[in-house]
Amino acid sequence: MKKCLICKNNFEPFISFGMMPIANGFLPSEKFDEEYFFELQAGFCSSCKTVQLVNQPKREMMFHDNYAFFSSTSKGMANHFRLLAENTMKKYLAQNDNNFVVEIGCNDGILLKHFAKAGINHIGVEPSLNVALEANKNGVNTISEFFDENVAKKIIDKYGNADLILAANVMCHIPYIHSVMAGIKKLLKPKGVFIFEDPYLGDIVEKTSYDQIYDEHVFYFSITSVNNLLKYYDLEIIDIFHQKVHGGSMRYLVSHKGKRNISDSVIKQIRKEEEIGLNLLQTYDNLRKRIEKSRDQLIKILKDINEKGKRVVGYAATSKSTTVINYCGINKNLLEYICDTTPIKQGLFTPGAHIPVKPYSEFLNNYPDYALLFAWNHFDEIWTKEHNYNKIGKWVLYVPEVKII
Ligand code: JHZ
Ligand code: SAH
Repeated sequence: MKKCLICKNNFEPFISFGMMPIANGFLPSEKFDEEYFFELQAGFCSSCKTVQLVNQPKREMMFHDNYAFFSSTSKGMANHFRLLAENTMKKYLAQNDNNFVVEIGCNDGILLKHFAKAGINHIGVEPSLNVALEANKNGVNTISEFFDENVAKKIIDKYGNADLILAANVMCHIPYIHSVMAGIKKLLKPKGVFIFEDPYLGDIVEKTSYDQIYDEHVFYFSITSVNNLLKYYDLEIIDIFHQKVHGGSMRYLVSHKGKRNISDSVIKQIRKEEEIGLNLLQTYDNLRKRIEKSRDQLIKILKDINEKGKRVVGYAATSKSTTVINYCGINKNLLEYICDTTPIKQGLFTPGAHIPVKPYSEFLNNYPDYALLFAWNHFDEIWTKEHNYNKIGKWVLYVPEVKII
């Protein structure tokens, strides 16, 4: 029995993935003995309808001065955030110099740099110092702190209230969400807009994309659960936009209650969530069964390839891959190495299974027979980039179903 982080009611886990390391904890061989593990379990709170982790490692174990994820590694994401910046500047900022924009979890500045370039007053709050320094290099004013109510107060004292608060792929990472929401409530101007996006629960259920479940992702939001959270703060969703990125995400536009019109799409999507059963425990029991099936199919495919004496390598050492590799029991015998374009991951080993991470050039110089695509969410970008490999090699996919193409 566990207490819901949102409404404090009791809930039970619907799945355990077993003992898991830190998803972005790529490590050298000297550190294998000290590696940290915790039990990765997810549960559904029947009271406020929030899917969440049961245990989460301390935040400093995940977000620190050597954080391995740099947002700008994907061209598709760079484009996605450029468009978000352009649209919100036009729609939600006045044509004067008094605008103030705050971003929570700005990482290397992939989104906020567009506001910086346009000369808009802004501040990014980013606890992982190495990526925050990268944002600074990109012209973004950054403070390296964990956003919460106290940080919000400090920002208000120093800069005033915000017209726009942005948070991409970070709200779902923060278990002390009530402190974050209290901060947002205070920081947002009366007519201000808070825009956030996170992987959408509806997509995770539909695609069985269980690899979204790992230490950093403490919440798997739906419109219904977000609404239940916002009620505590007299905030409301005014519009939503489904996004293709990260395997299916939802963008939520939020304002103080009664300050802006609510779009019909919000009501429609709440109804759809009821129809597809996102508010029923049974849905998650069924999801667990599909996850177990997916695991068995993937490991069978890899073993079959291995028995035929063919080479298979992993493509992109994503955070998500840590769940898949460790849950399915993928090891060095089944996967030669994983190639990745992020310099600080290269030369290290994957968390838990200790599969080598090698530079992307390794893949280019000696194509394998099969590539297991851990960055399936960037499929279009990678498919286009790998047109030469596509002529001779095959891809192993596991979302939305296990298959070879
Ligand atoms: P990608 C991270 O998830 C972590 P990850 C975090 N918790 C989250 O929510 C999302 O981002 C937003 C590599 N790559 O984007 C680079 C290639 O090698 O799916 C990166 O190591 N070649 C904050 O880690 C990794 O993939 C390529 O062509 O699951 C990023 O994976 C591309 C496109 C990526 O995020
Ligand atoms: N917004 C970027 C980065 C997502 S990665 C994108 O969508 O690509 C998540 C980021 O949130 C990490 O850089 C992490 O350091 C940061 N983070 C974690 N907890 C936070 C908190 N309490 N306040 C602000 N940022 C936080």
